[in-house]
Amino acid sequence: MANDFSIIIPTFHEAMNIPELARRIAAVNFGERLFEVLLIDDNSNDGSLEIVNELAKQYPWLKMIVRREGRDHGQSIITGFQQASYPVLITMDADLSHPPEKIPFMLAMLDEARVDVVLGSRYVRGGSIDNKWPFFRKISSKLAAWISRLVLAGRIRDPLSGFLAIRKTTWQNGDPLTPIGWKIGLELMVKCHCKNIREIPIHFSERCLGKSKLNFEISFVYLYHVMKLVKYKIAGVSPRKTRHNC
Ligand SMILES: Nc1nc2c(ncn2[C@@H]2O[C@H](COP(=O)(O)OP(=O)(O)O)[C@@H](O)[C@H]2O)c(=O)[nH]1
Ligand SMILES: [Mg+2]
Repeated sequence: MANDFSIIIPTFHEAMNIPELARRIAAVNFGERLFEVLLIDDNSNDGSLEIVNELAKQYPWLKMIVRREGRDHGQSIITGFQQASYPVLITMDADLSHPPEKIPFMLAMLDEARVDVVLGSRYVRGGSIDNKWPFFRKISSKLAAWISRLVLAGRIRDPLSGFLAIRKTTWQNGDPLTPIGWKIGLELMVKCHCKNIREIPIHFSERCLGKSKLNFEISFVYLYHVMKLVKYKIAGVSPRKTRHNC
């Protein structure tokens, strides 16, 4: 069906979070929609694959694809898009920061033909972030969102959310993605020429288990990524009209 969906989750050293993530997804009522969960793992070698293989006996929709080309968050998501069996793509993190219970609401919004992308947003009314976040992280997250306005038209409150829903055809009809760093959502919205971007409120929980892979260097990579997107926008939209992302 046109609204069946694939949930793409990049993972690195998330063995501890995978069972609870699968349990939370299994508990959500997705109605008649078919779905799969693709965990795209950068060769964690921490027992994740064995855990997934065991869980898949109970949850046949759960799969892990192990990439052995080195760590690359953005490329992992693209691999997930390429392997996805269903026409709607959802991206989220594995550490339970993004509530899977919001997915039915995101899908319902994306069912509206003119909506291009739905973001799970921390910064719209009703959204929130974990109060464990230090002041510096709050400020830098808002600043990063503000900087993204250089490449995104309109007032999007949480353009850097890693929790989003998009149609596969929107991605396929866009220009080729070459993300660096972590903000593939921004890359997608710019290069797939998304105009109608909707946000729904989420509570972003801080991870309870495992370690964040975010580091200071990622902030500089983000600035470089935005600069590349600015250059892309100035150069104009690719004249090629064929499908690029398959
Ligand atoms: N495949 C892959 N996933 C990654 C990599 N780095 C982080 N992730 C995953 O990306 C998601 C977000 O990472 P996380 O460390 O929680 O970042 P934070 O939420 O910004 O602190 C999690 O599901 C991670 O397991 C990577 O190099 N490769
Ligand atoms: Mg996290």
